[in-house]
Amino acid sequence: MSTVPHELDIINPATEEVVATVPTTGPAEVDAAVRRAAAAQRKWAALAPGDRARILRRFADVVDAHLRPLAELELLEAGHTLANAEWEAGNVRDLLHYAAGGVERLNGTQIPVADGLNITFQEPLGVVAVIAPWNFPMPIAAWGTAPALAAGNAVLLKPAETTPLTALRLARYALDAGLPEDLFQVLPGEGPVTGAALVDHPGVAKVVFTGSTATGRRIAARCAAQTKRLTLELGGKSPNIVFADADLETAAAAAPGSFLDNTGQDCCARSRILVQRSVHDRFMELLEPAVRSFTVGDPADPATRMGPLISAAQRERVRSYVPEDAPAAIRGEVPAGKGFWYPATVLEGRPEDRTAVEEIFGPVAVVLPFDDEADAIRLANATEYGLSGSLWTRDVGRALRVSRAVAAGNLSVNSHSSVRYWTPFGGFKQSGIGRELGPDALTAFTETKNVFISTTKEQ
Ligand code: TXE
Repeated sequence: MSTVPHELDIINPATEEVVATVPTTGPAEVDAAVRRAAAAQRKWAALAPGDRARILRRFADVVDAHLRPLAELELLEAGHTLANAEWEAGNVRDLLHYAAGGVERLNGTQIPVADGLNITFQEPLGVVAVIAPWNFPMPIAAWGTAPALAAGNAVLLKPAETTPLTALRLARYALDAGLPEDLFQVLPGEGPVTGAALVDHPGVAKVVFTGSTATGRRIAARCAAQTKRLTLELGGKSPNIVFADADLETAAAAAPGSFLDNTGQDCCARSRILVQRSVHDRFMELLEPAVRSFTVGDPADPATRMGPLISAAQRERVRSYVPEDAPAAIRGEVPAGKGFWYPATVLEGRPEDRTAVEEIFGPVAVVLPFDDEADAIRLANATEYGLSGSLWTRDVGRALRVSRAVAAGNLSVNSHSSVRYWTPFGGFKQSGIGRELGPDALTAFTETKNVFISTTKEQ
């Protein structure tokens, strides 16, 4: 890996063809980008809030007018199905609108005091670096970028090495929408070069990082050296807990999507299926046809539910956990020929297995039987992660008891939904620090300043 700017080959994971080459950003260019962003930020922050909101809504409208081209680009660089990629582009649009609405609510407070006036201001931080992963290149970039811009900051976005094309396109749309030059810049490049230069730059006030727990820890240590603000969204190993009193047909029909969507490359993937022992066999009978009906193939085909993995390296990583010829309870089919394919795989496991506690980030789930509610909670909490989880039961009391007892940031009952742009998202334990999305998204990109004005005559 060189610090001298060079080019990244962008590869279509379904065909292994090079579809573009993109220049990387060296440390000197990062420095220049930070300086330009700081100058643009000062002017942006001085605009009336309503003017910032209006420009962000225009950005949302330009994205809305280009959902299909954005989705096609994501299909090309990440192998996402068109339907998923269009949803992701729509998520960017929705988030820009939501953040624009937040601008008008970021008002600070007035707190009564006896001897004067006490007011708080939510001041922008300055220049924010968003370091994005490749698994959801567009939405995750927007989760940091939209609220940071709305709160009056500039954003430098470093996309993952494999997926810079959608990010670069979003930067172009931002300019088309009238966002000031230099306020939102995309800096493609390698993590340890471009990403590290951003993390270490004293002109960057906050880092928003989504990626592996190992890289997140490294970035956190470097941020700590400069008391830099930081949000981390890291890995997961989320449980899907199926109680005997659940609607088993519905739970089994929903399970494949929860660990196969995006080919399992989802930090919220429900990759541990905990099933109450008394219904285990029946659940497996129902799960098998549901997994087999999850069509794998060309991401451009509307019938396709699951595309390839992102890269040869990611496939090797998944194989290092589960070779394709290892014994499995359920194993799907993959297309022959080129492409980073890996079959849908369900293992019957034991809680101590590596596959039952570590994030694989591929279309693999491990089934673990449990005896009772206490056993389910113990197993659900038996990983270092705590991002999300689901539970299936008809008992409302149990749903609430278990939701409160599982140490995770996002739980769903009789559903696998984790992400809504208007509700908070983030992890417990090694799954992260801080929250994105939701009503407090903008505040996370501000410093609270308290100002006291004395009204007493004598000092
Ligand atoms: O992640 P990295 P990788 C998990 C998942 C996956 C594994 C490895 O288990 O199999 O991580 O993926 C940038 N300073 N997740 O290697 O390294 C990098 O360029 C600054 C979970 O791709 O964490 C990219 O933009 N930046 C996850 C981003 O960090 C650095 C999503 C993520 O890369 C850097 C992705 C450095 N020193 C992977 N090193 C999730 N939470 O959804 C790398 N980067």
